Amino acid sequence: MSNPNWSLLSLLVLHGPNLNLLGRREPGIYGSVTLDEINQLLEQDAQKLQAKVFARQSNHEGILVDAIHEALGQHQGILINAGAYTHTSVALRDALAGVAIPTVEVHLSNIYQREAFRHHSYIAPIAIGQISGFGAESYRLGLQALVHHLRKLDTG
Ligand code: CA2
Repeated sequence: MSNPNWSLLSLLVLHGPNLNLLGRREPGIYGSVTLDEINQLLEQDAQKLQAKVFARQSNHEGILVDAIHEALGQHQGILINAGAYTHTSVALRDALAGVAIPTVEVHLSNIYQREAFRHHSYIAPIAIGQISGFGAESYRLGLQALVHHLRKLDTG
C-alpha cells in the first residue's frame, strides 16, 4: 500500500515583478543566477523530495492573483517571491489568505538590511514562514521548509 506521507506533492512557485531580469541586471544585489536556473534547481530539489514544482513569473499583480486562485485544487503548497508587491499588495495577501494554501515567502536579498520600505511584508503574517537573504538558496530552503511542513500535516 502506498504511504500517503510520500505521495507526490504539487507545488506552485510564483515569482513577482522584475524577477525575469535576474542574472542580467544588478548582480551586486540579486546575484548572477538567472530565474531559469533557479527554476531548474527547484525542479531537481523537488524530485528528490517527491514533489513537483510549477513555476510562473509575472510582472502583473492581477495575473499573480489569478495564478493563486487557479492553484486551488491543483497545488498543495505555494512558494512565493512577490518581489516589490511584497511591500504593497493587499490583493496578493487576500488571494493567498483566500485560497488558504500553505505558503512560504522567500526573498533573495535580506529585506531587513535594506530600505525601510522593504521591511514590511503584507504576505508574512499569512505565510507559514519567510526566508530572506540567501540569494537563490532562499528558494531552495523555502522549498524544503514547505515540503517538510506539508509532510508533517500529512502525518497529523
Ligand atoms: O530580495 C528579493 O527577493 C526581493 O523580493 C526582490 C524585489 C524587491 O523589490 C524586494 O524588496 C526584495 C525586486 C526584484 C527585482 O529583481 C531584479 C533583478 C535583476 C535586476 C533588477 C531587478
